[in-house]
Amino acid sequence: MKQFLRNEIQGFIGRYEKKIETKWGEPLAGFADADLSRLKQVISPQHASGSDVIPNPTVILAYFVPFQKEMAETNIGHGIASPQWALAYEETNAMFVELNRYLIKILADKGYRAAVSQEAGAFNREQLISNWSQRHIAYEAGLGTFGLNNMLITKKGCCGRINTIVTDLDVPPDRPMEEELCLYKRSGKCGLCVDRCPSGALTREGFDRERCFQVCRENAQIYTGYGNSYASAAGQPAEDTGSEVCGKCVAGMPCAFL
Ligand code: B12
Ligand code: SF4
Ligand code: SF4
Repeated sequence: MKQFLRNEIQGFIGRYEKKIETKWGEPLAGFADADLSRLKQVISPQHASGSDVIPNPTVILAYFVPFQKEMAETNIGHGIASPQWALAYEETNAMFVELNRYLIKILADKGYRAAVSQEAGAFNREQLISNWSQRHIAYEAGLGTFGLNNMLITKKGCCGRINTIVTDLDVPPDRPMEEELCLYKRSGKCGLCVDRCPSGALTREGFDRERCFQVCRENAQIYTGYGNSYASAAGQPAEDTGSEVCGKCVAGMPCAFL
């Protein structure tokens, strides 16, 4: 089933990318236990679980779609994010909406129920926290481990985006990966992501989401016109407030593409 879904994801993105600028690499897929009640302790009591999405859920399909190196390289260096990075962010989020719809349909055709959490497309703009952590679910699904840059680093690197679908598939969940993929966490070496962060949001001691958001907002003032995929994904009117991006702690890092 995992291979079937990975092939379907790959087939879909291959067809989709013909219509747009952004191109992607080979996707990864895994399954997390649909019971996310432990995330209520780890993240917040408001964090949703699989049963908030469909009745009798079993596993959550988590998938990672990597960007391509050439695009990511346009975002190396100080200052504002590259236009290609902003466009790839919006085009990938827009693609996810269609891809999820497609996957839900093919699973329904096989007699399974599947749906996307309404929480996934939104986040609290004061606390800067979502009630659906795509990263943590992908971690539980064995797709990767967390880097010092806060990204989930997968076998294909951390330069890409994650999405999830709750299902009632009859398959066992995967386990978190044991091998540490961040060089700093593995051996105390590297830390390039911290050195490249333009705002001091990222330090070896932790991550200041307010500072990071400020940088993303500054970029959003420049990058309007590419869509407002978060609002669209949440089914809200897609007023164009700009693309909230940065990604200097991702582009050009040794963990970006593995
Ligand atoms: C809110 C948000 C932001 C806010 C706040 C940032 C933040 N880190 O919270 C702002 C706007 C600032 C932001 C910035 C960015 N974001 Co953002 N953001 C989100 C969003 C919508 C919610 C994140 C959230 O609040 N989750 C709840 C919190 C508490 O959990 P979490 O962030 O997932 O954190 C977990 C890990 O950090 C973990 N952790 C850390 N170390 C360890 C170690 C272990 C062992 C374990 C178990 C857990 C763990 O603890 C948390 C709980 O597990 C997600 C999409 C989503 N719905 O998940 C995207 C998301 C996290 N963003 C993403 C990206 C790429 C970015 C940017 C690079 C912007 C860009 N695209 O150019 C920057 C990077 C900032 C950074 N270094 O983290 C990607 C990350 C992809 C990846 N490979 O991991 C996501 C998953 C979107 C996606 N669909 O792919 N983001
Ligand atoms: S740049 Fe280096 S320290 Fe930072 S997350 Fe990647 S491997 Fe870890
Ligand atoms: S996205 Fe930019 S501001 Fe935020 S932590 Fe990464 S480098 Fe720093």
